[in-house]
Amino acid sequence: MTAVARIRSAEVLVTSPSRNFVTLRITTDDGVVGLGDATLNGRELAVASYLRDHVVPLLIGRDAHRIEDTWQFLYRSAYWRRGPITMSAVAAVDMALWDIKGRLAGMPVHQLLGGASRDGCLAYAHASGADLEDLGDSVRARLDEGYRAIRLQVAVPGMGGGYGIASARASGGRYTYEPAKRAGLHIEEGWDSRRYLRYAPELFEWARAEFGPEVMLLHDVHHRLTPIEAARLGRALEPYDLFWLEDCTPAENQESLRLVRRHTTTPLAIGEVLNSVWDFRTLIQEQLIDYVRASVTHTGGITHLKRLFDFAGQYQIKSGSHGPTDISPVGMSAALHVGLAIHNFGIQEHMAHHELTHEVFRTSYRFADGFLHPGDAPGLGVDYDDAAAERFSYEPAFLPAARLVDGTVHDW
Ligand code: EZ4
Ligand code: CO
Repeated sequence: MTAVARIRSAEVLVTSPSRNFVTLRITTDDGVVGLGDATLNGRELAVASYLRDHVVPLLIGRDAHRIEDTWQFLYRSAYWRRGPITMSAVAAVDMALWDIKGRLAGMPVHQLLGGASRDGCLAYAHASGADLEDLGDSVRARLDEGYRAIRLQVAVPGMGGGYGIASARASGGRYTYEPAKRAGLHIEEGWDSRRYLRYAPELFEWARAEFGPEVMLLHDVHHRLTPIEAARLGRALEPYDLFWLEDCTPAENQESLRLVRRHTTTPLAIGEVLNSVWDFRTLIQEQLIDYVRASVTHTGGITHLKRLFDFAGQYQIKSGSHGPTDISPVGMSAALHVGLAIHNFGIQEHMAHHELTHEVFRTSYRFADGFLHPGDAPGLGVDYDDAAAERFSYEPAFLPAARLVDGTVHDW
């Protein structure tokens, strides 16, 4: 390995193979290339500009080997700390540098992080439906694919929707759910917490009766309940042995989880909208959650995510890396390298990407029998096909908003 690997160029690549992705590609003087994911769903171009206009000029000529130094430099010298746009931009640089170091070393990134701590990363898939029959078909499809852990979301009767639903009918039998809509206008959905709170226990009673005790079941509340409502839901779901209940209440106020925790033993997962170790400090130190849901892409990359998971590990809290379709295959690969290496791995979310996405991003991670493995290719193991990427130009897309029956904007 050469002692210094000067950065010659850094390009911000925007493409939309079924959905938007922002990728940073760093190239060294010797032509070694590293990729980083900078995709922030619904706000993609803000990160692209942050990188192109404010970060790329700082990277040229730097030593690509100095990952920790570059992380600290970008974080501290910006002066304006944290936040999803900054932390996604820093993440992309960080991932690309780990990729370069791995390619130069001839080793997969998980080897650089200390080597594998397990044979593979337990993954959970999404199942959803317009009603229980529809959801049942979706669950059976996931079980047939080999998943042992499945997140269940279903439309709440009388509410005209719910979070995370792609009916089998609406998705042409693919059962894929994509939250960002390209419709151009902002989509709004209805929400009614009382109806939801009545229906959620029925959903899981049905699921256990239908699929038995062994399958691991997860559920995402998507920040929609108050702390006391969340506490009540957690308690009501205890008989159904959930693997986790996710984002049961907004966590900006970390202390609010004390109230939830006092009332239920249902395991709690939080963190896909948080982006630094500081956002988790109370949650972790007071053991208010069981799984850290941060993503490698929005939480400062491999360097910061590993720091966060190591901190959580001191409190017997495990990882649950965010892995929706809006994390690109580069981000998914980075998450898997971290997940394979750390001791306190919990589970990895896996919303499989559309086949068009894989025409642009050639991956070497693999799925078998419910487990994902990052593969043994040097670096992150992902290649970017420019010719394929150019076929898919950026299309504005928005995440929905939710409104209560009286028209009040609610957490989506
Ligand atoms: O709504 O990633 O657990 N997964 C989720 C995701 C999020 C999207 C937002 O961009 O909640 O589906
Ligand atoms: Co979620």
